[in-house]
Amino acid sequence: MTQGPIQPAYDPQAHGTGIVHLGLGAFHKAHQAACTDAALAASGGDWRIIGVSLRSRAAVDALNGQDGRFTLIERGEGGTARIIASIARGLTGADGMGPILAAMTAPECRIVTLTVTEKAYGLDRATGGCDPAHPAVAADLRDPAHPTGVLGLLVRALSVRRAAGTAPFTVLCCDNLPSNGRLLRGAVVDAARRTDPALADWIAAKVAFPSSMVDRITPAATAETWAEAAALTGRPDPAAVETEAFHQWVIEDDFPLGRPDWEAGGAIFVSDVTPYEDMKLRMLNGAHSMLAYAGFHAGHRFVRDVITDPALSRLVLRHLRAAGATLGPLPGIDIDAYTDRLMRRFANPAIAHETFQIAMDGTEKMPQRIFAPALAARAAGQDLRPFAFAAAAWMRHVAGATHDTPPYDLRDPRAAEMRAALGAGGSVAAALSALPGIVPPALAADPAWQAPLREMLEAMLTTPMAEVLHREAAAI
Ligand code: CS2
Repeated sequence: MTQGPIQPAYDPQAHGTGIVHLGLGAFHKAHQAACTDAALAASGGDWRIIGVSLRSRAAVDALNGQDGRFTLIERGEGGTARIIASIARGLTGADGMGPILAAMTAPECRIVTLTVTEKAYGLDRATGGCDPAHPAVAADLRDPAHPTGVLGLLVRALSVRRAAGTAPFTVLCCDNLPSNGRLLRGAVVDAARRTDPALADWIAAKVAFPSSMVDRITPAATAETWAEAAALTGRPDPAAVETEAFHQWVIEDDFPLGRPDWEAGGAIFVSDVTPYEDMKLRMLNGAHSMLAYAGFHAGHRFVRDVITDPALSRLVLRHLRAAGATLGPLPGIDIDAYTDRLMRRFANPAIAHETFQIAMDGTEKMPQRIFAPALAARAAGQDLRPFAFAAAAWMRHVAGATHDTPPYDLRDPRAAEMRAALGAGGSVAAALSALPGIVPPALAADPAWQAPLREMLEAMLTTPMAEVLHREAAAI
């Protein structure tokens, strides 16, 4: 990268806001904000973004200190740097929810987008509704007029709009959940129904919740990101983000109040996003989770190091092929080419993506990434071993064994529950398989699943992971 960054090809001040985004992290800045920036440059419109961080102040202060602008460094495959100007300003829940609700209830807000991570919603995937035991959901059901969490904010903002006769915004979930729009719709309607049934009916009838598949590998920004952005722009940029060159956004086209020209930023509009979501969640994210657990315990700090480990790299390829074999037809997609591309993206030497970061929140990730494709493979009579391997690596991580790894934190919203289950005696596999809502019972009970899972987990709990990987790869 020798030239300075590419500047916005439009006058940001000439465009009003039309989107409130919840979850102002690196991923949003690298993905939806970048795509909206391209849309503004190509076709204009009042579609700038008010970015909300529900808890943190630092990210918001950094952005507001520079008029919402930030440097996006795109690395590898022709990497470059761009100044993104689509975010008008940031708001933080640390200052109270009043200004956030005001932004969400203003008539000009026509879309609310979300990247808050899987665990922040408080979804009950078994019922398809909300989880009333989730701390934020519980607090917001007790006091719906003063929400603190994601569902509570959406319900309250929609309630205020309804009372004021303002048309509802479209809710666009951009988290890595299967049928994310449908899941969020179910949770929002359920949360509303528990306090205001008429509002629930109105939301069910009037609010659009298109699903979307999002993809761009975006590690957490570090001091090096900021130093590089400063070198490129000639001024400090504590809001800079780095990401890969690749990006993909597949969206269901259901935006009653309009939307930006996101096609200009490469987005694809389809009538049903499910097959694309399955492909991405099972292949990219499934392989990511598998390699994060196996790689972390084999001493690999970054994903790129995993791909230079011949044994683990073969296992990643085995996983991608097994996951790809569970998918239905995908018009316009060549799964072999997608697999090759994923291997190259994981290997990108310019992206420092920590295995430990991906290993977080396994209880929220494993169902759609590993167990759903394992069930599909079982139904099709395919080999379950690649999925059982990934499950064993997750269980080994949860068990906290330190024979091959220095002590580490288990970062998971259900960590305490899992520790209690493990402390109650019995085998690690049995204890973790019995956690509600994680391993589908039909899979857990199948000997064709249990036998390889138990065998590989036993090996991972007693032998260095590097040795287990070597043996497993040699048997492919
Ligand atoms: C990763 C994802 O952290 C994780 O769990 O698997 O964030 C992944 O990098 C993105 O989904 C890529 O689009």
